[in-house]
Amino acid sequence: MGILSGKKALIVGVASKHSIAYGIAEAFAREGAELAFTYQNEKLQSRVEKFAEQWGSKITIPCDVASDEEIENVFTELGKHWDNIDIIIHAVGFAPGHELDGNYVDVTTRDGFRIAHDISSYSFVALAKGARKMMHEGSSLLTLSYLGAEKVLQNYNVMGLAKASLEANVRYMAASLGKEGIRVNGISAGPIKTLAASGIKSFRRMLAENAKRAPLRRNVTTEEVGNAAAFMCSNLASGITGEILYVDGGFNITGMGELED
Ligand code: NAD
Ligand code: 0WE
Repeated sequence: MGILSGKKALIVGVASKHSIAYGIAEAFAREGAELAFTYQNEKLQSRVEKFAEQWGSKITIPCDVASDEEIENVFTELGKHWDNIDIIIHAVGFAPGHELDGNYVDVTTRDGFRIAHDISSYSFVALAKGARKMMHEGSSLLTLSYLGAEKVLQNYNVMGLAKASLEANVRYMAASLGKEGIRVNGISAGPIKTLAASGIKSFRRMLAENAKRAPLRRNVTTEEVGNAAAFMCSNLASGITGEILYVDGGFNITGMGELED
């Protein structure tokens, strides 16, 4: 029996086979979870429907997380299938492309800042608000962060601030929902070539540098993030809340890469 058997999980953030949310869905399905999905827009609808089917799920609901109405609708629709929710995966992040290329002070704008924080951080608590009545003792929420929340990484720019906000959000949400037995955690994943990364200049070079410096000497996969997510959302992690778990091959512990011979 899988570690998530009997659990019902809503997964927000599948866009392609390369998505971290896809790796999480795969691990969750293997571990026995029942799945439901949202998709950002009609462009992604048929793709997400096909993925859902492959994991035995018939529940796919549109949701642009910028819209309170769409978030409310997710739980109205989900309520027609499920009485409650055990798990919500938030794997969504966005800043306007021009904010992620160039000198931070030069390229950051008020609008870019607002959008990055709205889509990448506020949306996590917005989903929790929407799901509130369907969550119960033992439910858990999980989001995806990146080291750019804590350290300066070239070009990550305003997304670093949004991830810092997201990680604080994890702690405040954990404190807020803890008395109801609801856990809230994050995974800080190492860089992975997903759609969200494909628009980034010199991402390949970054991946290579990252692999070289990481203690495991390689990059992580969406399967590895999925497995860690399955643990974090299972009863095996019943004592863990408000935590950010690194799935980055150890990159975050290093101070400097090893010297070349
Ligand atoms: P991805 O492009 O596959 O997924 C990003 C998802 O965000 C997509 O499904 C997209 O539809 C969704 N999204 C964006 N704006 C949205 C909106 N307004 N409403 C609803 N959905 C919206 O990329 P990914 O790398 O799998 O990203 C998932 C999460 O993982 C993000 O939070 C990202 O910051 C985080 N992360 C990624 C990496 C990496 O290197 N790829 C590393 C650490 C953390
Ligand atoms: O969180 C992310 C991706 C975030 C992201 C990516 C894009 C590209 C396309 C947010 N918004 C957009 N908007 C777009 O228009 N990661 C952790 C992956 C990532 O993105 C970087 C990185 C890494 C790693 C951007 C610059 C530097 C490093």
